[in-house]
Parts: sequence; structure tokens; C-alpha cells
Amino acid sequence: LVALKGKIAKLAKEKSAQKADLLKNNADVVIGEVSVEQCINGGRSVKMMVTETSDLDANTGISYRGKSLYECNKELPKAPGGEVALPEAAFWLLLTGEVPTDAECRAFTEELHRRSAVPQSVFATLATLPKDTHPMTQLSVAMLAMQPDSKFAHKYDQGMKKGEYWEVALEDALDLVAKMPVVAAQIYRSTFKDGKLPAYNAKLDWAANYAQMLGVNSDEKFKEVTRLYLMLHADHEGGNVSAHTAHLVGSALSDPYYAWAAGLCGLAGPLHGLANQECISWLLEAQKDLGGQKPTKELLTAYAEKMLASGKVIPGFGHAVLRNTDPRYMLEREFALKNCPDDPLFQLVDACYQAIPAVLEKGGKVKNPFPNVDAHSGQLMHFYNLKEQNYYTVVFAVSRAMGVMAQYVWARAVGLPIERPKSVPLDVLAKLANKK
Ligand code: FAM
Repeated sequence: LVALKGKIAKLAKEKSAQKADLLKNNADVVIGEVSVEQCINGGRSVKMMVTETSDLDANTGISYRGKSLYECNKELPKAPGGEVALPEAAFWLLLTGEVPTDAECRAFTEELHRRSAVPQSVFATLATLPKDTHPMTQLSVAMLAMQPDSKFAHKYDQGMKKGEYWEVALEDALDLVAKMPVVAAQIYRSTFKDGKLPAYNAKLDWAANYAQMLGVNSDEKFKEVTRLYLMLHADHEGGNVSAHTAHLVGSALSDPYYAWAAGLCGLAGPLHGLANQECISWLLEAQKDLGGQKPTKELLTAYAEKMLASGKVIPGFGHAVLRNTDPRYMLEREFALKNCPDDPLFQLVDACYQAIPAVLEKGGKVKNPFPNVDAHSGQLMHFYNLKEQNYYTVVFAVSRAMGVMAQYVWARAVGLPIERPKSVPLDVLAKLANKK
């Protein structure tokens, strides 16, 4: 922890100086304009916030501190015998800007294990909810139930100085990320199984322990695919719904638990994190409609054309920012080609990959006809026996907690202020538009 704090402190000093310099020497430089369309349509592409941890490129996808996901997967430490990067190594990278050594990563895993105990009151709160409460609702409630333990909130009440914010935020961030797998696994066990949580195993890495607590598969490859999934989904810059929500809430100095509870409510939306749930439903439906026929490019082309003609959206394809195949999709595809090429659902995913981009392209209006990560993730979970679709977004949330928490720490480390863009009524927008 001392090493981690030291690294963040050093980088924070450099970044704070950079921020001060920008404000001193370049404050008036205009870096973009906002069109009427952007104002109405969700501020798409308007550069109006700072996020240090990651950056999304339309063609190459997300990079964590300048490293592409391929580089991350290659360079970050692995579990013994594992081939994919450990997600907690990605968390370290997001926090510090550096690839951890194996020893640093091991110590970091242990640090997370030490912080993993979840207060009984949190489980008691969850137990009061109706059993059919959506797992994402349960997860957000659990974050709020943990909020009374926020070190940030306590210290703030005691009059903490601004310069101390990030260090105390880091304490909460590590606690929250450490507890996420336990809470998430308990939600799974209570909602879909007998409610009993397999024993916590601190000998395993963070993701492998989560995988074993889910209790759906003891195959080592399930642990490996969980590591891969959690590494790939850790962060996606600051403008997406869940990260932006958490950032906005955090900018009011609401503590990390409040911020992530709010972010999770955004992640639960069907156009955002819930998309993976919709994708797997769509794939299973398509499998049924094909009625046992082997999925081929030709069959899927005809199937997708019919769907588009009936005005339906094809889940898992397209993206608000990406204009190429999502690298997260490609890394999951590589894993599937190696580990489950004969899975009938993978063969369907593969046929979609061959067929659908051309169909969407022909339709002419989709800006990105290529698959995003959600078109693949569900198949991998399903293959390893995690079949309850409305749990899928929770797995996403376990991963994304790392990026959002790293963003929270960094927002405090460089002293970003409360966020408050200007809104205008349509009448005012019309007046502004007519003046030009
Ligand atoms: N199938 C059919 N039509 C599509 C489409 C798809 N997969 N993707 C986009 N379009 C349509 C879109 O509805 C819009 O039509 P209208 O002009 O009639 O409204 C048109 O193509 C232009 O849209 P766009 O500019 O290319 O996309 P947007 O930036 O508006 O939306 C998405 C981006 C992701 C919401 C959209 O592509 C979509 O609905 N995809 C399917 C759902 C999905 O996969 N979501 C996952 C997102 C994700 F990566 C995540 O956050 N987890």
C-alpha cells in the first residue's frame, strides 16, 4: 500500500502541475465547438471533461494509461499457469500509470483480500429485498448499505483537507473493489441458487476467487475467462453513462460508495451495461429460430436482413464511439477459438461475425457495423455454465468498479471541481441557432 500510494502521489504531483500550467497558460484556448445537434443529442464527442485513467480511440479501442488491451494482456502479470492478464494488475496500472511487477501485483492481490470482509448488515439489507429484485438493483442497494463505512465520508465530516482527499478516496476505492466479488457472488447465490456462498479463498487471485464463489464451474478455464473478462471491462474512459454518472456524483464530494451506487443504476440501462443480457437473449432466440441448422454466414445473413427489415436493432453490433471491431470482442474471440471452438453457441457467434457487418453496412445508416464486446461475452459465460442472463451485467459491474474507482481517486488527486455544464431550453437553443 505504501508503494501504491507513493506511485500515485508522484504522478499526482506531475499531473497537478500540468493542470495548473494548462490553466495558467492555455485557459482561453478553444478546443472545440458545440453544434445544435451535439447539444440535443447527448453531447456526443464534445470534449468537456478530464479522465486520466484511459482513453477511447474510435479505431483501436480503449487504452489503459496509453496501453492497448492487447498490450495490457501481454505485459501485465498473469496467474501461475495463466495466459491472460490479471484484472487487479490492470487496476494497478489505472491507478499508478505503471505496469506492476509480479511481486507488486501479488502484494496488491493480498491487499484486496485483506479488505474483502463485507459487514453482515449489508447481507441483512439484501435479504429484505424481494427475491426477484433485479441483481443490478441488489448490487446498487448493497453499495448504499456499505456507505456508512466510507472513510472518505467520515474524514470529510472531521474536516479533512483538500490535499488529503485522494488518499482517503483510495482507501474507499480499494475497500469497495475488494468487497465487490463477495457481494456480487452472494447476490448470485441468493437469487439463483441455495443462498450458500462457497468459502472465500484468499490463495487465489481476485478474479479466480470470484469465479469460484459463483460456484457454477470448477474448471480452471472458467477462472481464466473470468480474469480475461474482468481485465477487459475494467475501464472505458469517462464519458460513458456509468463512469460519467459516478464522476458527476463524486464531483459533489459524495463518497465513492454513493458515486458507484449511482453509476450502477446507469450501468443497468439497456443501451449500456444491460446490452450483454440482451445479446445473449438474442443469440439464444436466433438459435431457436434456426431450429438445429448449423449456423452459416448465408443463414445469418438472411436472418439479420429479416430482422433489420422488421425495424429491429441487432444487439451486440454498433457503438457510439468505436468505428471498428471492438478489441475486447477480438480478445474474447481468440479465447473462444482456443477453448471452445465446437460450442454451438460460439459457432453462432462466429457466423454472426462473418455475416452481420455486411448486412448493417448495406442498410446504410449504422455508423459502425462491427461487433462490440457484448456480442461475445454472453456466449463465454453461458459455455462455462453461468446461464442466468439477468446476472450478466453484475459481472460487468464487478470489473468496471476498478476503472470508476481509479477515476474517482484521480479526480480528487488532480482536484477536479464540481461538474456543472450549462443546459438550455429548446427555445433558447432556437434563438442561439438563428443568431448564427
Ligand atoms: N442494429 C440495427 N440498427 C442499428 C444498430 C444495430 N446494431 N446500431 C445502430 N443502428 C441504427 C440506429 O438505431 C440509428 O437508427 P435511426 O437513425 O433510425 O435512429 C442508426 O443506426 C445510426 O445509429 P449510430 O449512430 O450508428 O449508433 P448510435 O451511436 O446512435 O448508437 C448503439 C450506438 C450502441 C446504441 C447502437 O449501435 C445499438 O443500439 N446497438 C445495439 C445495442 C448494443 O450492442 N449496445 C452495446 C453498447 C455497448 F458497447 C455498451 O455500452 N455495453
